[in-house]
Amino acid sequence: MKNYLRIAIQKSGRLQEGSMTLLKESGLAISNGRGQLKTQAHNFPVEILFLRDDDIPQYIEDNVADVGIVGENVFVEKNKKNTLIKRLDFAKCRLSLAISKSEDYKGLSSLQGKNIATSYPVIVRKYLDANNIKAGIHEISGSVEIAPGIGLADAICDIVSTGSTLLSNGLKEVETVMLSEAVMIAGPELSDEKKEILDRLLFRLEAVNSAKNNKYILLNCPDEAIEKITSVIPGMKSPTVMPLSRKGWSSLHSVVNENAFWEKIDQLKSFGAEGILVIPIEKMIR
Ligand code: PRT
Ligand code: ZN
Repeated sequence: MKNYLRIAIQKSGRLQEGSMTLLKESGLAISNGRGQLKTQAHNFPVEILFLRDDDIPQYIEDNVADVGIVGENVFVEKNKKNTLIKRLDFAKCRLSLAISKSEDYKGLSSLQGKNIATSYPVIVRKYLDANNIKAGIHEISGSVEIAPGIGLADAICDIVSTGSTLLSNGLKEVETVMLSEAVMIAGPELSDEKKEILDRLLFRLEAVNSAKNNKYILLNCPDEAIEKITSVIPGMKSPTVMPLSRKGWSSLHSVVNENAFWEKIDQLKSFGAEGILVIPIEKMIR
């Protein structure tokens, strides 16, 4: 039987679209999972399983799925035999403590002896223990933000993205417990054949995400620096070089990886680059 890498992704919810998009951008021909439990890529040896995000770590531990895409918060909370193999750079959020905006806050000690409502009891307990705070944890699975208003808890610990949910419930964010983003996790025992498929997939994911991190760069430089600068920011094929009206100077346009930019900036400056502009790229077709 042909060996497939089984990838579990969220069936519906905030991670669904990002997970599907990333896999499709990696060249996997897969159909959308609405109403389906699983689907196979036509052109790559993977099978996609559509599951509730909370169930994914357990399915991986049980070897029903080989790898999965979940929020880092779920990976840490579930604490299963999974390893984080790649951060995926989407669904970024934070898990934060919040209290009623009318309450005074004088640091974590303000939570001593209080009750905290959360869907993340494991993470919150670990955080409180590490900070020597004794507080009650009230586990609830949804609408955590209404808990203080109805007298169920003094504080909450929940996912925050823009902060507008907290605001509209009369709460204020007081501590960040962890930062999170979508991550790929894997089980402990993958066959060599599956590892090889996973490596090919990871290579593609890397290529997709690094394209997203590329920026358009424009700078002015003395003509004699063009060659050196080109060696630092070669762009997709080679930079565009246009003469400035000032004799002996050119404008050079290229593409640069945003992460690598700061490592390269000193080099570019030492070669005489000036007026460096970095502009986001909306689409990049190689
Ligand atoms: O049905 P299933 O169990 O699969 O999904 P779910 O309802 O448990 O999860 P879902 O789809 O809501 O979220 C999946 C993952 O997305 C989470 O585990 C996080 O890793 C990530 N994520 C990113 C978020 C948010 N942003 C987010 N804003 N998860 C939840 N929220 C909620 C939060 O709970 C709060 O109610 O949005 C509200 C806060 O948003 P702001 O923008 O008002 O601050
Ligand atoms: Zn869930």
